[in-house]
Amino acid sequence: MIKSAICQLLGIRYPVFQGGMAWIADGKLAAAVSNGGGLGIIAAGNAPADYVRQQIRIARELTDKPIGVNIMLMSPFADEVAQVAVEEKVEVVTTGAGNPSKYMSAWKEAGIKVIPVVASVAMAKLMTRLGASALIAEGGESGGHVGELTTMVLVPQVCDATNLPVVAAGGIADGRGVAAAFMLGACGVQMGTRFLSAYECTIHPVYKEKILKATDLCTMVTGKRLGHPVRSLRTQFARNYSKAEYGGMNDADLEALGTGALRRAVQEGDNEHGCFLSGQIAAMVKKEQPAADIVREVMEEAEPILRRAQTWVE
Ligand code: TUI
Repeated sequence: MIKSAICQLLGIRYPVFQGGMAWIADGKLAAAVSNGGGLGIIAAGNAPADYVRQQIRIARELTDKPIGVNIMLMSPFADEVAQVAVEEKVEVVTTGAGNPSKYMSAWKEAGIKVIPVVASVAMAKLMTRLGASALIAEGGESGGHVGELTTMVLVPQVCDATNLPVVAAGGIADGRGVAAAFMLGACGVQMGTRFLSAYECTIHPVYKEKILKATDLCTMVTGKRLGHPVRSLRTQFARNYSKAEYGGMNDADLEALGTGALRRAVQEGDNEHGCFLSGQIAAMVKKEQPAADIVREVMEEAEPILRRAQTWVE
C-alpha cells in the first residue's frame, strides 16, 4: 500500500484527489470519493455561495471523511465562496485559474489546509512563501482552464521549487499515470476526467458517452484569444468557437458565445452549444464504475509498477 506525505497531511487512505470540476463535482461525487479513501472536492465554479454551502452540507451528510472545496478564482462569487469555506470548516481548499494570495491568511487562520493549483514555478514559490500546505502542479493535458506547461515538464520543476508535498494533475487516469507522477517527485495525484465515468458523477448521459468513446486526438484548446485557454472535446461547438476566434468575431460576441456553454454540456448534453471540458486522457477512460473503485484501482495498478521500477536498479 502506498502511503505518502499527502495521506499523512490530510488523514486520507489513498493519495488521490478528485478534481474540482465546475458544474460537475457536487457534494455527492465528493462524498463518494472521500468515502473511497481519496479526497473528494466540491467545485464552486461560477456558482453563488448558497449553492456551495448546500453541497458541503450534502457531502457532510454522506461522509465523515475530510472533503475539499475548489474555488475558481475567476468566479464573480469567489469572495463569498472563500468565506463559506471558512464558515463550513471544510478541511481543504484548492484553488484554480488564478492567484489566491488575498484569501490565504483567512483560510490559514481558520485551520484550513490550502492547496493551490499552480501552473508555473513562480506561482509555486509564491504559494510556498504564503503558507500553502501542499501544491497541485497541473499540466496542460488537463481539461478546463490550462496553463502552458505539460505535466512531465511542470511537476519536477515544482518539486524542485518547494519543500511542500506536490500533487500532480493533468493527463493522469490510471496506475501508470500515478506511478509516473511519483517518479517525477509527486506524492499524490489529482484526476478529473477519470471521475467523469464514476456512477456518482451525474453529468448528462451524452457527456459520459462522449468521454467513453473518446480517442487520442479528441480534445482541443480554445479561448486563447481572450486569455483563458480551455481544453474540451472537439465537438461542433468547439470547432465553431475556434472558427469565430480566428475569424475576426469581436470580443463581446465571442464572450457571449461561450457564456453558459459548460452548463449546456453538463445538464443538457448539447453538442452544438455545449462545451464538454475534458483532459487529453479521455481516450483511456473506458468504463463506468463507482468512484471508490476508481480510487482503489489506480493505486492498486500503480503499486506493482513502482515495485518493478525498483528492481531495475542493481
Ligand atoms: O482551474 C482549472 N480548471 C478549470 S477552471 C474552469 S471554469 C472556466 N470557465 C471559463 C473560462 C475559464 C475557466 C474550468 N477548468 N484548473 C486549475 C488551473 N489553474 N490550471 C491552470 C491554473 C492557473 C493558471 C494561472 C493557476 C494560476 C495561474 O496564475 C495566474 C496568475 O495570476 O499569475
